[in-house]
Amino acid sequence: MKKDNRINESSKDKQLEQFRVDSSGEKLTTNQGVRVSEDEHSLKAGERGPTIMEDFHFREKMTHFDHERIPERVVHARGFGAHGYFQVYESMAHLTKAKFLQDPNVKTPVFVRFSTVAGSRGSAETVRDARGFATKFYTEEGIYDLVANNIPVFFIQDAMKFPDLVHSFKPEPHNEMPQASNAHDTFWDFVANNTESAHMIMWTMSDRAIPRSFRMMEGFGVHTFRLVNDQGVSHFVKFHWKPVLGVHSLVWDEAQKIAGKDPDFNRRDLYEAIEMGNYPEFELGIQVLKEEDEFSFDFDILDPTKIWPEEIIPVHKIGKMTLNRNVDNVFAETEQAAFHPGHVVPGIDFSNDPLLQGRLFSYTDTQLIRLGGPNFHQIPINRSVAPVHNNQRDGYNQMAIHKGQVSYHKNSLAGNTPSPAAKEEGGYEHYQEKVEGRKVRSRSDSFKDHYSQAKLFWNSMSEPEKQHIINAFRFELGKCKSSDVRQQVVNMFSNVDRYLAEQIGEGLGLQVQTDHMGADVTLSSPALSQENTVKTAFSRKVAILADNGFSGKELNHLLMAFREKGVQGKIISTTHGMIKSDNGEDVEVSDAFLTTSPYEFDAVFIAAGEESVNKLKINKDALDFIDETYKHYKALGAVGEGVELLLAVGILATESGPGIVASREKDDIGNVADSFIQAVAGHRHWSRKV
Ligand code: HDE
Repeated sequence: MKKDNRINESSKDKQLEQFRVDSSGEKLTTNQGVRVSEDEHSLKAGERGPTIMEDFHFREKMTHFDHERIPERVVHARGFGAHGYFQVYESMAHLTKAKFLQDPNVKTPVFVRFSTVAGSRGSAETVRDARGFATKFYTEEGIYDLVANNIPVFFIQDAMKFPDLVHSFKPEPHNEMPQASNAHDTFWDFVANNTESAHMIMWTMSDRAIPRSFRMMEGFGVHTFRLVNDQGVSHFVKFHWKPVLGVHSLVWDEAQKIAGKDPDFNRRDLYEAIEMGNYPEFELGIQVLKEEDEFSFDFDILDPTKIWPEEIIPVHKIGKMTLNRNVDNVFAETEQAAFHPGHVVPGIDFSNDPLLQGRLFSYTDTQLIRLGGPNFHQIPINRSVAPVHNNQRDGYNQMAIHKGQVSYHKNSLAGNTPSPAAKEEGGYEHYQEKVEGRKVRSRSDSFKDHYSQAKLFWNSMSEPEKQHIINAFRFELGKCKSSDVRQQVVNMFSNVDRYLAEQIGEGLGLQVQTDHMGADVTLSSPALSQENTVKTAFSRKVAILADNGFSGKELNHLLMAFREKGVQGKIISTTHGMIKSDNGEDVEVSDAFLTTSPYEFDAVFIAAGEESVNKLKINKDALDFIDETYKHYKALGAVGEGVELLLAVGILATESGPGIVASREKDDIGNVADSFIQAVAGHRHWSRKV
């Protein structure tokens, strides 16, 4: 009888279940299953004598420990993952035969790993960098990996340059500095000498490179791929993930401070959101081009330094991914997850993008050293839910016990099985693109425009976003010590925009020395600006500053309003423990000023109550909390006596201040709460003068 390969949301979870080990309540054993009688002292010849070799328990415990580490990923070393599922909105049969894109009733299990790129495994998460966004779909036809970034273009056009690029941005080899940062000489030297990087640099200097949350960033497949339907018709596509919460970023000063106060900021946010049931959601979007339109644009669709502007080629949302389960064990699942853009299923195929072509080699190759041999697909997180049958055998850590005599094809002894599947039976067939050419080491002329889309990006930014880009260039280049490299970069970016280059130069004490050589692009793409993104207060974190004697009535009202909108209110006070309201109610403090910081919140509200406010007024930490929140353009709210705290730090407490909602009238709490929640949804209030 034919096996039923249909999968559902829990198929992967069930598969993982057979590997889970729960040792609570059990007796301690060695790896050989022998019960251990004592676990604190090694076996010695006399109490003060030497350790005895036959102590197998000590030897095993120590040996295992000595071998606990594996090489970190050469890039994207710092990452965090979660499980979930994907559902297509309607059948995509007209474009692709991929089974997981056919039936809206099917929930395909997924595993996602978000990452930074440059830093080591233990580095801070809020650094200026691209973010990885890799998704593993466990489909009934095998594994499909969409290995994406939160930036839609890449630094280079050809995989040949990848080792050079990575060497330039990793810490410099002579002193291993700086960690998780592109702000140093070798990176900017690479940029100045590889002008194809101009477009991606614009993105990494923008707010996109300091996301507020993994839940609030887009994902992009970057390359052009193909979707192929049942009739063999191919369309070119670009893949997008659109976060339901919109695209939001930190402020640079805030991001740097978080790196010290909470280096785990992004993973904590993801972990807590999932634990609370605020499941992160992303819609899958595709841009689709007919084969015959391959040459209809002023950019080459094979060039990974180019986007397809959404206003020209719209993004169709075709499904949604929901992340609803944290991993049980970060090493076993997240660290051992092996993604590969070459893991595709029938109906998804590649383009000739020379960066993608090189990636198709690199990913398996890197797993061989990182995961110790060719059987990494058998590690639980990497296992396909679809059955695996072939003649590959042996190798380190072979987990399968392949039965039978035969491990070759073709054969008679096993009836020529496992046998290749016909197309109709789901056998993967590569799209039969006609290819002709000479063997050459060169690049098409159509890849030579390095500046037009960098300029398109610049044109698309709002004024505050432009200022952030200028500031980021000044910071990053300011950390580059070579004045020669600085000058080259300033000159290079005058090809994007003269004003931009002049502004960067002004911060560095340099003049633009060259004439503008880029195209005069006047177009913009509003979809690129974060000003036009979704704004919601849902799942945002608000610090409520209060101390003994706060007004209970107003606080309760505020918390109720928060609950209705899914906003998280946390009481922050002078010490941990309980504080008492003016009507004798006890409230538990979430964190003391000592153990948290304003950088960990989206907004601050100051509770009413004379006694509480008088205590906070003389607490420097409380005043700093408000001051820093103001400086980072975040919403501030106060009611009743709480307003005095805003005055105490020199913030004008009027209702009209950008992102500042305050009223001395306690009875106003209803309006104040509503307007404050709106201000929280506004994310950052750039028109504020700081
Ligand atoms: Fe990767 N990349 N990459 N990359 N990449 C890796 O694979 C590589 C590129 C991306 O969470 C490595 O398993 C080459 C673009 C993500 O485990 C390695 C080239 C995009 C992740 C590798 C690129 C990505 C990686 C390191 C240019 C966005 C993390 C460890 C030719 C579309 C996946 C590993 C995870 C990881 C090679 C360029 C995304 C070395 C050669 C473009 C999200 O194989």
